Amino acid sequence: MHWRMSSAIVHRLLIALLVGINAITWAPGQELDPPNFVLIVIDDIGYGDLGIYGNKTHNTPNIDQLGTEGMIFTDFHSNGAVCSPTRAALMTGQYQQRTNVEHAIGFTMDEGMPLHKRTIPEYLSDAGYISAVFGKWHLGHVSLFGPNDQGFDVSYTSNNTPDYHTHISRIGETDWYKDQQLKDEPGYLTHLVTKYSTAFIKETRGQPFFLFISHLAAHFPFQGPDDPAHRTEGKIWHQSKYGPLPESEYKRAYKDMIEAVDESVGEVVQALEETGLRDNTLIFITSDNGAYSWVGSNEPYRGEKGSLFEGGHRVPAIANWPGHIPAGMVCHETTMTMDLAPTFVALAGLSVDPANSDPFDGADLSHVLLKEEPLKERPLIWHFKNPYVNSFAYAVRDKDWKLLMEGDTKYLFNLRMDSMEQSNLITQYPERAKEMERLYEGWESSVFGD
Ligand SMILES: [Ca+2]
Repeated sequence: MHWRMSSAIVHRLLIALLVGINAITWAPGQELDPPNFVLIVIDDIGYGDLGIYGNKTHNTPNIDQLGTEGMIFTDFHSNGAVCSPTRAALMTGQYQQRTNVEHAIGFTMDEGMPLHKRTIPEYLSDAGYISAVFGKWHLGHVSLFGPNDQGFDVSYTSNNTPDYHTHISRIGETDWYKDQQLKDEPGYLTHLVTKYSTAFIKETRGQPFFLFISHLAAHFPFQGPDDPAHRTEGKIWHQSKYGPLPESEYKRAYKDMIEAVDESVGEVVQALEETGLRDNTLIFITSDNGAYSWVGSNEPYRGEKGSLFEGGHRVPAIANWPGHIPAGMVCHETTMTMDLAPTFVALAGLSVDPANSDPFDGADLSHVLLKEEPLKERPLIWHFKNPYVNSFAYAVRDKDWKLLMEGDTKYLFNLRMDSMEQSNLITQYPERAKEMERLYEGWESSVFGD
């Protein structure tokens, strides 16, 4: 297996110490029964926000335990630097540019991921899976471009991230839908997501399932379970989108939100254990983009949510499947959100028709998770148009090299030597930069057409 050490050796050794690994080894391949999938996306948390990734402030024992007893990724990336693009890539296994979801979808009825796009639940239904999503959707208005229209059997979702207590959005509307129908109820959103997730696990015993736990936390408004409500119905664009607290309280609330998610993870694991499903369930935890560095942590990386420096898209990722993914694994393969759909499809025992006119861009990671095989090298692209601030950026990753265009400046970094993106090598390696530019142009014509 190609477990290479990169430039962040010190940081990774720290992780190794934290998780107590002795050596990086593979278990022999095994015949597999298709597992259940529990995919947990924690919104807007950065690479350094979890205990197992070195955070000293946030207490995340349940998540850390899943990492300790499974695999943690050091080079996993969100497809986008903001919510909706990553979620489009997550659901389809494709670059989000093929879905026309390139920026965070606003408060509109007009935009959404096209319903004809094939999604994880639609693929898995071919293998008899039942699918549920609880939490944030953000792929178009839930009533028109919602999860049930995209293949989920059961859903309780929001369009965006409303007030955690009143469930009122920034435009003064209730934003909590059961199966795409407005249906409000009292409760802190992280607790409601947990309640429905554990109930779903208990009710679907015997049928293989895909459960997408799409936590709203730790996206703003910054409100822990014990913080006050903020928004009221009919009141548009409240004074601060960040919530009711003074700025000095944001970090404390953010910590409380992450710790509520961690408790939720513990309850989900407990529900799997109580139903006897734990050993046949693959749990995958990640984030949809980096954190805002003024409230969360992207340590040790440069940049934050919305940026294509590493801090905007290198995110935590943990895979856990008892008896199949050995404990204490640290994976340094360069991987991305869009890899999850093909991975789940493969693990469900489905094959993807190579003649499919709308194929995956992501790679099947099942051999990375389960067998002693490296992932085939491939260039990866990020491309972000942000209409709200009229900005455009792109990045190309090819092995250790990264070409970045952001803010009208081009950068070339060697991440093996310079994981913090401090030394711009673009004038020293013009041929390398040109080669990566060509990779970008080839990708552009592939996803946007000639
Ligand atoms: Ca997000």
